[in-house]
Amino acid sequence: MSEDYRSMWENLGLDLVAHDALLEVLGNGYQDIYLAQKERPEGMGYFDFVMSEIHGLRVKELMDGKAAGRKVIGSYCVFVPEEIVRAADATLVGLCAGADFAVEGVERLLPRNTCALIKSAFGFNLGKVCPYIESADMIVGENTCDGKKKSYETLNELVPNLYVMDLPQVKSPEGRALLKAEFYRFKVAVEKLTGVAIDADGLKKGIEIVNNKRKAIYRLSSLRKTDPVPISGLDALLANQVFFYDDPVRFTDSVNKICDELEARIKREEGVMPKGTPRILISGCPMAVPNWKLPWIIETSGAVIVGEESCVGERGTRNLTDDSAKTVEELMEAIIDRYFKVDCAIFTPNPDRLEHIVDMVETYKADGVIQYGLQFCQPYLMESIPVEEALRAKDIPTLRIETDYSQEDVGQLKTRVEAFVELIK
Ligand code: BJ8
Repeated sequence: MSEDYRSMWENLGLDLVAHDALLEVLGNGYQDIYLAQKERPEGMGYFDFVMSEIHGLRVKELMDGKAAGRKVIGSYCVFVPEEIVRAADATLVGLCAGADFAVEGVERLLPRNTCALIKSAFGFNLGKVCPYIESADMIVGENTCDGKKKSYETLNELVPNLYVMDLPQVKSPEGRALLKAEFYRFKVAVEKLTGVAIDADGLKKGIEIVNNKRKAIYRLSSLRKTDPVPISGLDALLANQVFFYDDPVRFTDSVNKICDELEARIKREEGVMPKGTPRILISGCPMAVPNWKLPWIIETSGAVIVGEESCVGERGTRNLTDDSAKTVEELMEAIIDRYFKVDCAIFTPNPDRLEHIVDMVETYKADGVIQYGLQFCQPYLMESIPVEEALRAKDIPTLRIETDYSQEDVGQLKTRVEAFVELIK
Protein backbone atom coordinates (compact mmCIF):
# COMPACT_ATOMS: atom_id res chain seq x y z
CA MET A 1 0.00 0.00 0.00
CA SER A 2 1.18 3.50 -0.78
CA GLU A 3 0.18 4.94 2.60
CA ASP A 4 -0.07 3.84 6.16
CA TYR A 5 -3.73 3.24 6.90
CA ARG A 6 -3.28 1.65 10.32
CA SER A 7 -4.82 4.47 12.30
CA MET A 8 -7.84 4.48 9.97
CA TRP A 9 -8.26 0.70 10.43
CA GLU A 10 -7.83 1.07 14.17
CA ASN A 11 -10.48 3.79 14.29
CA LEU A 12 -12.81 1.51 12.33
CA GLY A 13 -12.35 -1.13 15.03
CA LEU A 14 -10.51 -3.69 12.88
CA ASP A 15 -8.47 -6.42 14.52
CA LEU A 16 -5.11 -5.28 13.16
CA VAL A 17 -3.27 -8.57 13.69
CA ALA A 18 -5.95 -10.62 11.96
CA HIS A 19 -6.29 -7.97 9.26
CA ASP A 20 -2.52 -8.00 8.57
CA ALA A 21 -2.69 -11.77 8.19
CA LEU A 22 -5.64 -11.46 5.78
CA LEU A 23 -3.88 -8.83 3.64
CA GLU A 24 -0.78 -11.00 3.46
CA VAL A 25 -2.76 -14.01 2.23
CA LEU A 26 -4.68 -11.82 -0.23
CA GLY A 27 -1.46 -10.22 -1.52
CA ASN A 28 0.26 -13.59 -1.97
CA GLY A 29 -2.80 -15.08 -3.70
CA TYR A 30 -2.98 -12.12 -6.05
CA GLN A 31 0.70 -12.43 -6.87
CA ASP A 32 0.44 -16.15 -7.62
CA ILE A 33 -2.83 -16.04 -9.54
CA TYR A 34 -3.01 -12.64 -11.21
CA LEU A 35 0.48 -11.28 -11.59
CA ALA A 36 1.74 -14.67 -12.80
CA GLN A 37 -0.46 -14.40 -15.92
CA LYS A 38 1.17 -13.71 -19.29
CA GLU A 39 0.17 -11.12 -21.92
CA ARG A 40 -2.06 -9.10 -19.61
CA PRO A 41 -3.45 -5.86 -21.03
CA GLU A 42 -1.56 -2.84 -19.71
CA GLY A 43 -4.84 -1.35 -18.51
CA MET A 44 -5.06 -4.10 -15.89
CA GLY A 45 -2.41 -2.09 -14.03
CA TYR A 46 -5.31 0.03 -12.78
CA PHE A 47 -7.00 -3.02 -11.27
CA ASP A 48 -3.72 -4.22 -9.77
CA PHE A 49 -3.53 -0.84 -8.05
CA VAL A 50 -7.17 -1.06 -6.90
CA MET A 51 -6.54 -4.50 -5.45
CA SER A 52 -3.36 -3.40 -3.71
CA GLU A 53 -5.39 -0.59 -2.13
CA ILE A 54 -8.69 -2.42 -1.66
CA HIS A 55 -8.63 -1.95 2.11
CA GLY A 56 -6.62 1.27 1.86
CA LEU A 57 -7.26 4.09 -0.56
CA ARG A 58 -10.85 3.11 -1.41
CA VAL A 59 -11.78 2.90 2.26
CA LYS A 60 -10.10 6.27 2.86
CA GLU A 61 -12.21 7.72 0.04
CA LEU A 62 -15.33 6.38 1.73
CA MET A 63 -14.22 7.82 5.08
CA ASP A 64 -13.47 11.21 3.49
CA GLY A 65 -16.92 11.07 1.87
CA LYS A 66 -18.48 10.27 5.24
CA ALA A 67 -16.69 13.24 6.81
CA ALA A 68 -18.31 15.38 4.11
CA GLY A 69 -21.72 13.87 4.91
CA ARG A 70 -21.91 11.11 2.25
CA LYS A 71 -23.35 7.90 3.68
CA VAL A 72 -22.10 4.40 2.88
CA ILE A 73 -24.50 1.52 2.27
CA GLY A 74 -23.20 -2.05 2.16
CA SER A 75 -24.86 -4.90 0.30
CA TYR A 76 -24.57 -8.64 -0.37
CA CYS A 77 -26.76 -8.83 -3.47
CA VAL A 78 -27.30 -7.31 -6.90
CA PHE A 79 -30.96 -6.74 -6.05
CA VAL A 80 -30.08 -3.68 -3.98
CA PRO A 81 -30.85 -0.81 -6.39
CA GLU A 82 -27.71 1.32 -6.70
CA GLU A 83 -29.64 3.97 -8.65
CA ILE A 84 -31.66 4.85 -5.52
CA VAL A 85 -28.52 4.98 -3.37
CA ARG A 86 -26.77 7.27 -5.87
CA ALA A 87 -29.86 9.47 -6.15
CA ALA A 88 -29.36 10.30 -2.45
CA ASP A 89 -25.65 11.00 -3.06
CA ALA A 90 -24.71 7.94 -0.99
CA THR A 91 -22.26 5.19 -1.96
CA LEU A 92 -23.12 1.51 -2.38
CA VAL A 93 -20.37 -1.05 -1.77
CA GLY A 94 -20.33 -4.82 -1.98
CA LEU A 95 -19.42 -6.41 1.35
CA CYS A 96 -16.63 -8.97 1.78
CA ALA A 97 -17.80 -12.57 1.27
CA GLY A 98 -15.21 -14.39 -0.85
CA ALA A 99 -12.91 -16.15 1.63
CA ASP A 100 -13.11 -18.26 4.77
CA PHE A 101 -12.45 -16.38 7.98
CA ALA A 102 -13.06 -17.03 11.69
CA VAL A 103 -14.66 -20.36 10.72
CA GLU A 104 -14.86 -21.71 14.26
CA GLY A 105 -16.76 -18.69 15.50
CA VAL A 106 -19.04 -18.74 12.47
CA GLU A 107 -19.94 -22.37 13.02
CA ARG A 108 -21.08 -21.53 16.53
CA LEU A 109 -23.67 -19.21 14.98
CA LEU A 110 -24.59 -20.97 11.75
CA PRO A 111 -25.00 -24.63 10.81
CA ARG A 112 -21.89 -26.15 9.25
CA ASN A 113 -23.87 -26.95 6.12
CA THR A 114 -24.32 -23.29 5.23
CA CYS A 115 -22.80 -22.07 1.94
CA ALA A 116 -19.30 -20.58 2.05
CA LEU A 117 -20.51 -17.18 0.89
CA ILE A 118 -22.80 -16.69 3.88
CA LYS A 119 -20.23 -18.11 6.29
CA SER A 120 -17.64 -15.78 4.82
CA ALA A 121 -19.87 -12.72 5.32
CA PHE A 122 -20.19 -13.70 8.98
CA GLY A 123 -16.49 -14.52 9.30
CA PHE A 124 -15.38 -11.11 8.04
CA ASN A 125 -17.78 -9.52 10.49
CA LEU A 126 -16.85 -11.65 13.50
CA GLY A 127 -13.12 -11.43 12.74
CA LYS A 128 -13.29 -7.62 12.42
CA VAL A 129 -11.32 -7.68 9.18
CA CYS A 130 -13.67 -5.97 6.72
CA PRO A 131 -13.33 -2.15 6.66
CA TYR A 132 -16.38 -1.95 4.39
CA ILE A 133 -18.72 -3.51 6.99
CA GLU A 134 -17.25 -1.29 9.66
CA SER A 135 -17.65 1.87 7.59
CA ALA A 136 -21.21 1.13 6.41
CA ASP A 137 -23.96 3.37 7.80
CA MET A 138 -26.52 0.80 6.67
CA ILE A 139 -26.07 -2.89 5.78
CA VAL A 140 -28.72 -4.25 3.45
CA GLY A 141 -29.67 -7.89 3.70
CA GLU A 142 -32.16 -9.35 1.24
CA ASN A 143 -34.59 -12.22 1.54
CA THR A 144 -33.26 -14.31 -1.33
CA CYS A 145 -32.21 -17.89 -0.54
CA ASP A 146 -33.21 -19.52 2.77
CA GLY A 147 -29.61 -19.41 3.99
CA LYS A 148 -29.28 -15.65 3.62
CA LYS A 149 -32.81 -14.97 4.81
CA LYS A 150 -32.44 -16.89 8.06
CA SER A 151 -28.84 -15.85 8.69
CA TYR A 152 -29.86 -12.18 8.65
CA GLU A 153 -31.85 -12.85 11.83
CA THR A 154 -28.53 -13.74 13.46
CA LEU A 155 -26.59 -10.96 11.72
CA ASN A 156 -29.11 -8.51 13.13
CA GLU A 157 -27.78 -9.38 16.58
CA LEU A 158 -24.19 -8.65 15.50
CA VAL A 159 -24.54 -5.33 13.68
CA PRO A 160 -26.47 -2.22 14.72
CA ASN A 161 -27.59 -1.15 11.26
CA LEU A 162 -29.06 -4.08 9.33
CA TYR A 163 -31.90 -3.27 6.95
CA VAL A 164 -33.69 -6.29 5.49
CA MET A 165 -35.30 -6.04 2.08
CA ASP A 166 -37.97 -8.58 1.21
CA LEU A 167 -37.85 -9.96 -2.33
CA PRO A 168 -40.26 -11.92 -4.51
CA GLN A 169 -39.60 -15.53 -5.46
CA VAL A 170 -42.04 -15.68 -8.40
CA LYS A 171 -42.12 -13.53 -11.56
CA SER A 172 -45.82 -12.76 -11.28
CA PRO A 173 -47.76 -9.47 -11.04
CA GLU A 174 -47.91 -10.08 -7.29
CA GLY A 175 -44.13 -10.63 -7.26
CA ARG A 176 -43.57 -7.36 -9.08
CA ALA A 177 -45.91 -5.57 -6.68
CA LEU A 178 -43.81 -6.85 -3.77
CA LEU A 179 -40.59 -5.64 -5.41
CA LYS A 180 -42.22 -2.25 -6.03
CA ALA A 181 -43.36 -1.93 -2.41
CA GLU A 182 -39.90 -2.93 -1.17
CA PHE A 183 -38.05 -0.52 -3.48
CA TYR A 184 -40.30 2.32 -2.27
CA ARG A 185 -39.71 1.28 1.35
CA PHE A 186 -35.96 1.23 0.62
CA LYS A 187 -36.16 4.69 -0.97
CA VAL A 188 -37.75 6.04 2.23
CA ALA A 189 -35.08 4.34 4.36
CA VAL A 190 -32.29 5.82 2.21
CA GLU A 191 -33.90 9.26 2.41
CA LYS A 192 -34.10 8.95 6.18
CA LEU A 193 -30.48 7.83 6.45
CA THR A 194 -29.09 10.54 4.18
CA GLY A 195 -31.51 13.39 4.85
CA VAL A 196 -31.87 13.76 1.05
CA ALA A 197 -35.33 13.87 -0.55
CA ILE A 198 -34.86 11.81 -3.71
CA ASP A 199 -36.13 13.68 -6.76
CA ALA A 200 -36.32 12.96 -10.48
CA ASP A 201 -33.02 14.72 -11.25
CA GLY A 202 -31.22 12.66 -8.60
CA LEU A 203 -32.72 9.43 -9.91
CA LYS A 204 -31.83 10.32 -13.49
CA LYS A 205 -28.25 11.06 -12.46
CA GLY A 206 -28.08 7.82 -10.46
CA ILE A 207 -29.40 5.82 -13.42
CA GLU A 208 -26.89 7.46 -15.75
CA ILE A 209 -23.91 6.69 -13.51
CA VAL A 210 -24.88 3.06 -12.95
CA ASN A 211 -25.88 2.48 -16.59
CA ASN A 212 -22.52 3.83 -17.72
CA LYS A 213 -20.59 1.34 -15.65
CA ARG A 214 -22.84 -1.46 -16.90
CA LYS A 215 -22.27 -0.33 -20.49
CA ALA A 216 -18.50 -0.28 -19.97
CA ILE A 217 -18.43 -3.79 -18.52
CA TYR A 218 -20.75 -4.98 -21.30
CA ARG A 219 -18.35 -3.49 -23.86
CA LEU A 220 -15.55 -5.46 -22.21
CA SER A 221 -17.63 -8.65 -22.36
CA SER A 222 -18.40 -8.14 -26.05
CA LEU A 223 -14.68 -8.05 -26.86
CA ARG A 224 -14.35 -11.57 -25.47
CA LYS A 225 -16.32 -12.96 -28.42
CA THR A 226 -13.19 -12.91 -30.58
CA ASP A 227 -10.68 -15.68 -31.09
CA PRO A 228 -7.98 -15.30 -29.84
CA VAL A 229 -9.52 -13.76 -26.72
CA PRO A 230 -7.81 -10.44 -25.86
CA ILE A 231 -8.24 -10.74 -22.07
CA SER A 232 -8.21 -13.66 -19.66
CA GLY A 233 -11.31 -14.75 -17.78
CA LEU A 234 -9.46 -14.07 -14.53
CA ASP A 235 -8.87 -10.44 -15.49
CA ALA A 236 -12.42 -9.98 -16.77
CA LEU A 237 -13.73 -11.49 -13.51
CA LEU A 238 -11.58 -9.03 -11.55
CA ALA A 239 -13.15 -6.11 -13.42
CA ASN A 240 -16.58 -7.53 -12.57
CA GLN A 241 -15.57 -7.88 -8.91
CA VAL A 242 -14.17 -4.34 -8.68
CA PHE A 243 -17.51 -3.12 -10.16
CA PHE A 244 -18.91 -3.50 -6.61
CA TYR A 245 -16.25 -1.46 -4.79
CA ASP A 246 -14.79 1.25 -6.93
CA ASP A 247 -15.88 4.81 -7.54
CA PRO A 248 -18.32 4.24 -10.44
CA VAL A 249 -17.18 7.08 -12.69
CA ARG A 250 -13.49 6.20 -12.33
CA PHE A 251 -14.33 2.52 -12.83
CA THR A 252 -16.24 3.30 -16.04
CA ASP A 253 -13.30 5.30 -17.45
CA SER A 254 -10.80 2.59 -16.51
CA VAL A 255 -12.83 -0.21 -18.11
CA ASN A 256 -13.34 1.87 -21.27
CA LYS A 257 -9.58 2.47 -21.45
CA ILE A 258 -8.94 -1.27 -21.28
CA CYS A 259 -11.54 -1.78 -23.99
CA ASP A 260 -9.69 0.67 -26.27
CA GLU A 261 -6.53 -1.34 -25.70
CA LEU A 262 -8.32 -4.64 -26.32
CA GLU A 263 -9.81 -3.35 -29.58
CA ALA A 264 -6.28 -2.56 -30.79
CA ARG A 265 -5.18 -6.06 -29.71
CA ILE A 266 -8.05 -7.60 -31.65
CA LYS A 267 -7.04 -5.67 -34.79
CA ARG A 268 -3.53 -7.09 -34.45
CA GLU A 269 -5.07 -10.53 -33.79
CA GLU A 270 -3.27 -10.74 -30.45
CA GLY A 271 -4.69 -12.71 -27.56
CA VAL A 272 -3.90 -13.87 -24.05
CA MET A 273 -3.95 -17.44 -25.27
CA PRO A 274 -3.43 -18.91 -28.75
CA LYS A 275 -6.25 -18.93 -31.28
CA GLY A 276 -8.31 -22.11 -30.95
CA THR A 277 -7.88 -22.41 -27.15
CA PRO A 278 -11.00 -24.18 -25.76
CA ARG A 279 -13.53 -21.58 -24.63
CA ILE A 280 -15.48 -21.97 -21.38
CA LEU A 281 -18.56 -20.26 -20.04
CA ILE A 282 -18.85 -20.27 -16.24
CA SER A 283 -22.39 -20.35 -14.88
CA GLY A 284 -23.80 -20.33 -11.38
CA CYS A 285 -23.05 -18.81 -7.98
CA PRO A 286 -21.35 -15.42 -7.70
CA MET A 287 -17.58 -15.21 -7.09
CA ALA A 288 -16.62 -12.43 -4.69
CA VAL A 289 -13.00 -11.26 -4.13
CA PRO A 290 -10.76 -13.26 -3.53
CA ASN A 291 -12.63 -16.31 -4.76
CA TRP A 292 -10.52 -17.05 -7.84
CA LYS A 293 -10.02 -20.79 -7.29
CA LEU A 294 -12.07 -22.26 -10.13
CA PRO A 295 -11.19 -19.65 -12.80
CA TRP A 296 -7.52 -20.14 -11.96
CA ILE A 297 -7.90 -23.92 -12.29
CA ILE A 298 -9.66 -23.56 -15.65
CA GLU A 299 -7.16 -21.11 -17.11
CA THR A 300 -4.17 -23.16 -16.00
CA SER A 301 -5.72 -26.27 -17.57
CA GLY A 302 -5.48 -25.18 -21.20
CA ALA A 303 -8.79 -23.31 -21.54
CA VAL A 304 -9.91 -19.70 -21.49
CA ILE A 305 -13.06 -18.34 -19.85
CA VAL A 306 -15.10 -16.20 -22.23
CA GLY A 307 -18.07 -15.28 -20.03
CA GLU A 308 -19.60 -15.43 -16.57
CA GLU A 309 -23.31 -16.21 -16.21
CA SER A 310 -23.22 -14.95 -12.65
CA CYS A 311 -24.19 -12.00 -10.49
CA VAL A 312 -20.51 -11.08 -10.52
CA GLY A 313 -20.82 -11.08 -14.29
CA GLU A 314 -23.54 -10.79 -16.86
CA ARG A 315 -26.54 -11.74 -14.69
CA GLY A 316 -25.77 -8.74 -12.52
CA THR A 317 -24.92 -6.21 -15.20
CA ARG A 318 -26.69 -7.07 -18.45
CA ASN A 319 -29.88 -4.99 -18.27
CA LEU A 320 -29.83 -1.20 -18.35
CA THR A 321 -32.38 0.97 -16.56
CA ASP A 322 -34.52 3.05 -18.91
CA ASP A 323 -33.73 6.70 -18.19
CA SER A 324 -36.22 8.32 -20.55
CA ALA A 325 -38.95 9.01 -17.95
CA LYS A 326 -39.41 12.39 -16.27
CA THR A 327 -41.10 11.89 -12.91
CA VAL A 328 -39.95 10.10 -9.76
CA GLU A 329 -42.82 7.58 -10.12
CA GLU A 330 -41.96 6.77 -13.75
CA LEU A 331 -38.25 6.47 -13.01
CA MET A 332 -38.99 4.18 -10.06
CA GLU A 333 -41.09 2.01 -12.41
CA ALA A 334 -38.11 1.79 -14.78
CA ILE A 335 -35.82 0.76 -11.91
CA ILE A 336 -38.31 -1.88 -10.73
CA ASP A 337 -38.66 -3.23 -14.31
CA ARG A 338 -34.89 -3.51 -14.62
CA TYR A 339 -34.35 -5.42 -11.37
CA PHE A 340 -37.35 -7.66 -11.89
CA LYS A 341 -35.49 -9.15 -14.87
CA VAL A 342 -32.61 -10.46 -12.70
CA ASP A 343 -32.85 -14.24 -13.12
CA CYS A 344 -31.41 -15.40 -9.79
CA ALA A 345 -32.04 -19.07 -9.03
CA ILE A 346 -34.18 -18.07 -6.04
CA PHE A 347 -37.02 -17.53 -8.56
CA THR A 348 -39.32 -20.40 -9.29
CA PRO A 349 -39.72 -21.34 -12.06
CA ASN A 350 -36.74 -19.62 -13.63
CA PRO A 351 -36.76 -20.29 -17.41
CA ASP A 352 -35.08 -16.97 -18.30
CA ARG A 353 -31.81 -18.11 -16.78
CA LEU A 354 -31.69 -21.23 -18.91
CA GLU A 355 -32.33 -19.17 -22.04
CA HIS A 356 -29.63 -16.74 -21.00
CA ILE A 357 -27.05 -19.52 -20.53
CA VAL A 358 -27.77 -20.94 -24.00
CA ASP A 359 -27.70 -17.44 -25.45
CA MET A 360 -24.32 -16.75 -23.83
CA VAL A 361 -22.88 -20.02 -25.20
CA GLU A 362 -23.81 -18.86 -28.70
CA THR A 363 -22.79 -15.22 -28.26
CA TYR A 364 -19.37 -15.96 -26.78
CA LYS A 365 -18.83 -19.07 -28.92
CA ALA A 366 -18.20 -21.20 -25.86
CA ASP A 367 -17.17 -24.83 -26.39
CA GLY A 368 -18.54 -25.88 -23.01
CA VAL A 369 -20.16 -24.72 -19.80
CA ILE A 370 -18.74 -25.25 -16.33
CA GLN A 371 -21.49 -24.92 -13.76
CA TYR A 372 -20.16 -23.56 -10.50
CA GLY A 373 -22.18 -24.34 -7.40
CA LEU A 374 -21.17 -23.60 -3.85
CA GLN A 375 -21.72 -26.55 -1.54
CA PHE A 376 -25.08 -26.28 0.25
CA CYS A 377 -26.37 -23.64 -2.19
CA GLN A 378 -29.72 -25.22 -2.88
CA PRO A 379 -31.02 -22.77 -5.51
CA TYR A 380 -28.04 -23.09 -7.87
CA LEU A 381 -27.29 -26.76 -7.19
CA MET A 382 -30.93 -27.69 -7.79
CA GLU A 383 -31.02 -25.66 -11.00
CA SER A 384 -27.76 -27.15 -12.23
CA ILE A 385 -29.50 -30.47 -12.99
CA PRO A 386 -32.15 -29.15 -15.42
CA VAL A 387 -29.54 -26.78 -16.86
CA GLU A 388 -27.26 -29.76 -17.51
CA GLU A 389 -30.09 -31.68 -19.17
CA ALA A 390 -31.03 -28.74 -21.38
CA LEU A 391 -27.42 -28.15 -22.43
CA ARG A 392 -26.90 -31.85 -23.20
CA ALA A 393 -30.05 -31.81 -25.33
CA LYS A 394 -28.39 -29.09 -27.39
CA ASP A 395 -25.10 -31.00 -27.54
CA ILE A 396 -23.34 -28.41 -25.40
CA PRO A 397 -20.77 -30.13 -23.16
CA THR A 398 -21.13 -29.26 -19.49
CA LEU A 399 -19.44 -30.06 -16.22
CA ARG A 400 -20.99 -29.56 -12.79
CA ILE A 401 -18.63 -28.46 -10.02
CA GLU A 402 -19.62 -28.27 -6.39
CA THR A 403 -17.03 -26.71 -4.12
CA ASP A 404 -16.36 -24.24 -1.31
CA TYR A 405 -13.66 -21.69 -0.49
CA SER A 406 -11.09 -24.18 0.85
CA GLN A 407 -8.04 -25.26 -1.14
CA GLU A 408 -8.40 -28.93 -0.20
CA ASP A 409 -10.11 -30.01 -3.41
CA VAL A 410 -7.86 -28.11 -5.85
CA GLY A 411 -6.06 -31.23 -7.08
CA GLN A 412 -9.25 -33.17 -7.59
CA LEU A 413 -10.98 -30.25 -9.35
CA LYS A 414 -7.99 -29.72 -11.62
CA THR A 415 -8.11 -33.35 -12.74
CA ARG A 416 -11.82 -33.06 -13.57
CA VAL A 417 -11.42 -29.73 -15.36
CA GLU A 418 -8.45 -31.01 -17.39
CA ALA A 419 -10.48 -34.03 -18.48
CA PHE A 420 -13.35 -31.73 -19.50
CA VAL A 421 -11.00 -29.47 -21.48
CA GLU A 422 -9.61 -32.55 -23.30
CA LEU A 423 -13.18 -33.55 -24.15
CA ILE A 424 -14.14 -30.21 -25.72
CA LYS A 425 -10.87 -29.66 -27.61
S1 BJ8 B 1 -29.33 -12.17 -7.04
S2 BJ8 B 1 -27.28 -15.09 -6.82
S3 BJ8 B 1 -26.28 -11.98 -5.42
S4 BJ8 B 1 -29.00 -13.87 -4.00
S5 BJ8 B 1 -24.41 -19.04 -2.97
S6 BJ8 B 1 -25.97 -17.02 -0.52
S7 BJ8 B 1 -27.85 -18.18 -3.36
S8 BJ8 B 1 -26.87 -20.42 -0.79
S9 BJ8 B 1 -25.54 -15.28 -3.59
FE1 BJ8 B 1 -26.96 -14.12 -4.84
FE2 BJ8 B 1 -28.47 -11.96 -5.02
FE3 BJ8 B 1 -29.24 -14.24 -6.16
FE4 BJ8 B 1 -27.25 -12.87 -7.17
FE5 BJ8 B 1 -27.66 -18.35 -1.13
FE6 BJ8 B 1 -26.48 -19.85 -2.91
FE7 BJ8 B 1 -25.10 -19.05 -0.84
FE8 BJ8 B 1 -25.90 -17.29 -2.73
